[in-house]
Amino acid sequence: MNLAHKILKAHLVEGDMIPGQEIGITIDHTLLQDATGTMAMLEFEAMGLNTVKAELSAQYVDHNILQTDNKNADDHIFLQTACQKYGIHFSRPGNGVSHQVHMARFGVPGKTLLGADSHTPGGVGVSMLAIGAGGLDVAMAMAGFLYYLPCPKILGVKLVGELSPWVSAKDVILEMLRRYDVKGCVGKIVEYYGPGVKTLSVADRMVLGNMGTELGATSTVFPSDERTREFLAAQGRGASWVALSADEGTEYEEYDEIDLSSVEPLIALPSSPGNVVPVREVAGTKVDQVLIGSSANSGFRHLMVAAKILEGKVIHPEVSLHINPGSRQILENVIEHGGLTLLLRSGARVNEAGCLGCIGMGQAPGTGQISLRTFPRNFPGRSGTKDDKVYLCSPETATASALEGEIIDPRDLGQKMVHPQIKDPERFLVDDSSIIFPLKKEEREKIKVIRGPNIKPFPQLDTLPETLEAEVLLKVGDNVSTDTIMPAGNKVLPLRSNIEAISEYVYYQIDPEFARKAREKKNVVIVGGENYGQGSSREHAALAPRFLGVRIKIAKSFSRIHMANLCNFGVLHLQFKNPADYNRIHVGSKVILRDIRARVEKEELEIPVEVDGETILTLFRLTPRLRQYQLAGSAVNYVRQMFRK
Ligand code: MIC
Repeated sequence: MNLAHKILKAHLVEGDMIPGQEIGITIDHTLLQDATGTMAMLEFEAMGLNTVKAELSAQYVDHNILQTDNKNADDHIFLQTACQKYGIHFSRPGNGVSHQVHMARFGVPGKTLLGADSHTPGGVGVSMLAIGAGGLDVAMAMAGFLYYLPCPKILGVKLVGELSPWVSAKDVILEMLRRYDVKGCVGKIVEYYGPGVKTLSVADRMVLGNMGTELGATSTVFPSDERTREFLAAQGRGASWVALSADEGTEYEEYDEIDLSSVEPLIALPSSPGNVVPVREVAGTKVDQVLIGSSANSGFRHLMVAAKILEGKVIHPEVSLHINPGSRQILENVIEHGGLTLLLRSGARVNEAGCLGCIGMGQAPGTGQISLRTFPRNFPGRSGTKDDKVYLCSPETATASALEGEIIDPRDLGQKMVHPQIKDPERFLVDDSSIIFPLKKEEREKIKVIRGPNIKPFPQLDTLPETLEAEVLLKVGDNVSTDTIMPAGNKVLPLRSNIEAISEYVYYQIDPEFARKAREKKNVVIVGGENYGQGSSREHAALAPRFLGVRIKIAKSFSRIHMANLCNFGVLHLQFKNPADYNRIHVGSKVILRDIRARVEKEELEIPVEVDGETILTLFRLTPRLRQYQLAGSAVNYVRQMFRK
């Protein structure tokens, strides 16, 4: 058996492990961050339990850490008091990015982790089966429900050889993106194995898991080996280690191989992580801003490699270099090993640990400026600047370019200096001082959850009517990300716990009048191309449009997490049976779904859609559970009905 199947099987409660069929698995750990967590916490509260049921639940405050008015601070105190009430670990603002802190302080090989953040698979650094999901799915897992997902295919990627100097794990995942692009791994778990695995550190594996999300993958799996043991021991948690690997000679449903020694420095061009070329091809391009850190590449190794490259040098005067440490603990270790002084003396701006510019929470580039980032995503406008030009690359490429003022292949810097070899310390400085651990049961009862004016109740969503009549308000192309549907950034993110307010920004980048126009119609249809809704797990990209009346989405295909979120909030996600029908439906088309309620009840798999009087066929594959959500109008309505019964 491969390792992914072993972990899935150990957690399987419902269904058979047949690719594409729904399975229900138990979840050991849950993770919320603040941007998705406020809504998820409200959803958890709505279930009426007085404690979480998962083995370990944690809430991180890493996204909304700029406090430009009351809103984010109100959310932080809401989350903190809710955690104390319900038995959840609370990682305070400034303590660091959920993925880094969870892996280092709580991660256990072989456990399942469900996180309301699409980059949760970074937990593979310590061989967790870590999956990103919408907030409601995570809230359900906190309440002890199973997590349902289509059983993934396993893509085995054999790693052989060893990375050359100046080439790092980021280049390996960019190589995967060069091969598979942003939807080549939808419905798959990527399992790395082979002799090259042991040459990759926990920090390297985390980078591969983190950005496996950009391949569309459900998750990423790595064996738990000596490297994992060393990392956990260095965190003072050696007892959590267990060895895990695929059986000898396992065959995979799909197979690929990477010779690490042949990987070269790569870079993703604006504005898709799949737009990958060798760094050499764009060498010489002037650079204005360089950001290192946040969710990927913010570990000890990544910050120290930047510091050592910069040792005794000053960055180019026209470049603004920012360092976003993954956690307070990582920063302390960088300080301990002399890295902070090197960074500061080079002219770098060292920020508080957190996501920051990765989600447009500050650090926006100037007009027309080129920004190089070690982040996982560069979707259009995500940096906060219109028509931005964001490139994604390794810490080595980023640092070398910050020195030169233009993109350079870091191997060229290698002609002037030796590539610094960074090893994790045998024992990290450990700092849990910003984690508030769950209170004893009797103490929890005394806690009053504090709700500021920014926390609005969950909206009422109507049930599925007999027949739905609607109008197409927007038609978009392939690979539209949730950043386009529901932007983030420092203006919009603080509205995550207020659906009415945040809905004003739905599709704002494409049409600032979208919300007003949608409110004027009764029901709205959006038409999409392939891989509709790729990217983040934010359920607001389903819930806020639904609040405005978006009842139907018809696309050539949907991304996994967005599709689950659409189901959770009662938006019908219909897939063109014949993709060419995409050309038969336009903005302004009148759409009728006749007897849709009866069809969903009767489990019809093909739904006829009347478009301006002509009929096209769409596919609507739903499991019995998801069918109930659609009929009830949302999963929340369904769960409420269940509890009432
Ligand atoms: C992202 O990287 O897009 C985010 C911000 O972390 C999101 C979560 C969110 O939108 O809050 C994600 O990846 O799920």
